[in-house]
Amino acid sequence: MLNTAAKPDAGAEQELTDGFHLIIDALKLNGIKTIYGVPGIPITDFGRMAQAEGIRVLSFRHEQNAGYAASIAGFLTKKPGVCLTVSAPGFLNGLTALAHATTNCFPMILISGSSEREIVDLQQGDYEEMDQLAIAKPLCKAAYRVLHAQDIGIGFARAMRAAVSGRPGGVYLDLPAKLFGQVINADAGAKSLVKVIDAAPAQIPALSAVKRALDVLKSARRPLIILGKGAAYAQSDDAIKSFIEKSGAPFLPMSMAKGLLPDLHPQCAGAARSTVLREADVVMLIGARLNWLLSHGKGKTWGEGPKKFVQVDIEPKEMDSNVEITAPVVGDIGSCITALIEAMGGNWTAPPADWLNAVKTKRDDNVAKMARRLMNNNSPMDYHGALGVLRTVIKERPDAILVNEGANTLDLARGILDMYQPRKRLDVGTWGVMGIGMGSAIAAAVETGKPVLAVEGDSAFGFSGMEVETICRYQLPICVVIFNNDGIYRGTDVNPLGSDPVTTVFVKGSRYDKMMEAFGGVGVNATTPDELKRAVDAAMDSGKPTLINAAIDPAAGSESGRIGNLNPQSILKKKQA
Ligand SMILES: Cc1ncc(C[n+]2csc(CCOP(=O)(O)OP(=O)(O)O)c2C)c(N)n1
Ligand SMILES: [Mg+2]
Repeated sequence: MLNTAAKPDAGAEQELTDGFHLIIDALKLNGIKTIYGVPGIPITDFGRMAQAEGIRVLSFRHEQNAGYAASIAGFLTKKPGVCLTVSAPGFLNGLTALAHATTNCFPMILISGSSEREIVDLQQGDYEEMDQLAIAKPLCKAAYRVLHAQDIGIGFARAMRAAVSGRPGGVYLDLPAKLFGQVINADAGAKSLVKVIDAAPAQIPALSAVKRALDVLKSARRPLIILGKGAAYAQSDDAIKSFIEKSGAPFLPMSMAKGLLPDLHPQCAGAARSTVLREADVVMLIGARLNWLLSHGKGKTWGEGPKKFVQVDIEPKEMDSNVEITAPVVGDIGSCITALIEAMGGNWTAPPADWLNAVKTKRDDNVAKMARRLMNNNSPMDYHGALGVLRTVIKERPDAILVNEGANTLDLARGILDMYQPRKRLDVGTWGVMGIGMGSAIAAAVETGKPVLAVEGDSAFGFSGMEVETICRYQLPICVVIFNNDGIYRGTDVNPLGSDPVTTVFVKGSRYDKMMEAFGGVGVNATTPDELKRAVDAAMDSGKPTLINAAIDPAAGSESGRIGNLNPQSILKKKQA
């Protein structure tokens, strides 16, 4: 039912509504149940009213974290996650997350209040003056401004469609302060709202493209399938599993595609990554891009032999972005995979046994080597000892959601923590951004109701650490484990001048667990893998907000984790101090 606002003066017949209520009605009409944001002028009352109207409005301590929450809500639900901010500084704080959503193809709408157009455009110095629409444009898929209450419905419809159709991404919606208070006839207002029908229409691939892809795959002697987070986003889990099993090919999940098929699936080549990338002769990408994370599809990682690529993606421009794609299949992933399965027929020939055996041998070797390192009960803990117990925690609770950020903490956890179900691993995404941690954890708990385990480097955690108060305030079932090695990559570096601490090192022996206690949550200091396991089990069983300070040997990590090779080097020798 449409909201009606202030009754008109005595004698007038018509009922009125206003911008505040029309925005709430537009959100509800389109199934938006949650808003992540930070209040302030001009959106404080809007947040209160939306809450009173039954929308869940989660109030954060910093817009960036609210934005990351909205972006991951979009990934998990296939509906745009909504982030609400005030003008200029709040808008800018939300913008990093909007750009992150766009880069990662997560549907998100950043809604920011803004100052008065007349004053902004003449640059007369309004309260929080900024031309927000112009600034947002290059960082998102689409940006719109609504100036008139009767356009709110259309404005939202455009934002929804832009966020979720085709390749999803971030959308900016600029709502000037005056819009909220504008009053119009309630009937006209109700009629102006738009319920978006089929916001992300199926995009069926051409049969010829499907056949071409299968011909290339059939010709392979050493096929490999790579699953990206686009495949996880598609929520076509059964079809993807059937396709991979029918193909018989080894598959490699990218980070956030882990669990689409269990990491312990017999065809999973996760533990033989370098071998399969180097040796495969046909590589099929499903919702994965050939960006830096796959070394752009060329160079040493990909070996010497000739390779053919098949790529399944909703975005035609993705094809040939880095190397030639022999068989592009453009469409939404669900429709593409269904078409591929159908066209495969009933007697698809499995890949040659020597290839499957070679991959299996390599994988089993690597798993056995790793298993020994994961069993250690050293104190201070190293990454392997600590991750060894967390691996068991997840095995025992496969429906829990894992959030993960850091450098060593990220790279080692990605390899060691097996995932069993789709969309259970949320991490730093395409940019390797630090700061997604608490926002992602909060959205995961809110959107799914499942327990969340956030495995955080001590530096990574610092980017969103204040949100532990938010976690306690909403009593969310989140267990944060901080891998505290006293710094970025390592806690052992020194400044040769001996003046200020070196740039990568923090206060030694910090107790992050005390931060959680400050807000009524459970704080634990764990110094051995056994202590860590007990504390995480208790937290996951109780669902109480918990933060565990896991003391990691400050010397255990390596520079930049697994991507130290990306640090620029000069041929000149380092100057000695
Ligand atoms: C927003 C942002 N700022 C800075 C960086 C650079 N960076 C990469 S990893 C990292 C922190 C690594 O330290 P930590 O989280 O403690 O993990 P560790 O390697 O110590 O386990 C930083 C600052 C980044 N990726 N993103
Ligand atoms: Mg660290």
